[in-house]
Amino acid sequence: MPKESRRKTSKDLGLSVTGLTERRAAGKPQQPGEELPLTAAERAQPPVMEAPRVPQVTITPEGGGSSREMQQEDWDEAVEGTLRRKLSSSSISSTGSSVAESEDDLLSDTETKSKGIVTLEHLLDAGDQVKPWWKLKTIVHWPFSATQRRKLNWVQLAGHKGNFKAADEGTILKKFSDLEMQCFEKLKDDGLLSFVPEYHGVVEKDGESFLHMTDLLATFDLPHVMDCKMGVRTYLEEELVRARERPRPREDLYHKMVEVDGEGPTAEEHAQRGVTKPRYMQWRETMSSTNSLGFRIEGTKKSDGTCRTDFKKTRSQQDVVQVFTDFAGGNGNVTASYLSRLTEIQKALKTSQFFRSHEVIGSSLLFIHDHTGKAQVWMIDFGKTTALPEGQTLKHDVPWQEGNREDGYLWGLENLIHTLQAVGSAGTGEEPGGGHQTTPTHCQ
Ligand code: I3P
Repeated sequence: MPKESRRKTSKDLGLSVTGLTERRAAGKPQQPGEELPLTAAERAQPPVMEAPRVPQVTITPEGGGSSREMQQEDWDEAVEGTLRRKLSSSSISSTGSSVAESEDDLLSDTETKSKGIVTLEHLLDAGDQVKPWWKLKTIVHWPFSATQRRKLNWVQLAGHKGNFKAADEGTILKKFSDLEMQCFEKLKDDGLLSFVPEYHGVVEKDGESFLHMTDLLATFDLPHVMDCKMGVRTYLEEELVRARERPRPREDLYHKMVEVDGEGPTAEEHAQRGVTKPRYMQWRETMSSTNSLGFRIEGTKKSDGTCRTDFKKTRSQQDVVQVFTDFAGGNGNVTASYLSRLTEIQKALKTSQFFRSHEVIGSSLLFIHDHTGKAQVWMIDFGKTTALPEGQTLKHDVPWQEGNREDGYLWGLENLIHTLQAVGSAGTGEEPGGGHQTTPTHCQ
């Protein structure tokens, strides 16, 4: 997609930016060649690019009537595509928080999943002494020795409960996913290697297989963490095809939809009290910034233990900038480090053989910083990253149309960079207002 045709004004996208466009529209005299000076608001406002047009596919059950909740196996079957894989490796659904009585309880929990997970763990020692700190568990969690018997309380912030086990200090075990393992193997010889968690191979524990990898939080002191899911699409094309063949309304997804927007479901969906998964996923993408910006914020956690996962309606560039401004806490060094790292990732992606030859769906960028000013961004979650047929490549910055498998990752990254630039230009540390801010909860 040529840049010229992608660029749109904020106004085109319904953003309320006062400034150049409005002043011109208001008939302010302008000499040929004269450039009006930018206002502060304009300087802070990143260029907004046109969202790729994402075909919306609504799938309803044959006959439009029955209201059977789709079971996980149904979905697995529905999405089992040419790769013959089980999506369950990355999508076991579970809701609510749970309290594990022991490490074993915790570890045997059928938790998931490989992306978008923001879960806090609260560690207590054997004497039930609460440690005065909280750690975020996303693809990472605070390491502890398997020999230490500790009670852990888990609080789920977003997505599904994680499927991680403790490993040696500085490392974690993540539930095995064949797709993700293949990605890590290929990434060993790719230019993206320094932007993904270090991979130490597959290990077996308690009869289960895990991917052994570096704990990205281990080198931080009371980190702030944000998970951004990349791309304009969060489901694989093969999922769409199979679900179309065997549509199944799900009551849990219907309830999740109604919780955010009572008018979200159609009359038919209300009647059957169920929505199909692709329909739910597409609705999520439209409600959030996935479709409009090519990425969305899944969750944040601050060093003080407060966390937010209420970003399902955080869609506009302004709202996203506000969340990032709040997250970076006005620390210019942190913002600059994030920007620099994103630019490095962008550069590496553009020459990566791996990236060129994979459909990257449901993968996140994990932002981590702490009070020392140290800040890093990592590419994580490759459970739905799929190799293309031999010889086929993707551009990652052109619109998706069913069949072309484009994911919009690079386009989303460019918008993310604009977002950080806007945060940097504003450089205030002021508390953001408006948007969809709610009072953050302490993660207990
Ligand atoms: C979930 C989100 C996940 C998806 C999950 C959804 O919605 O879209 O990406 O898992 O499907 O419920 P939300 O973020 O609103 O909680 P996958 O990407 O693995 O498909 P699931 O319930 O079938 O696991």
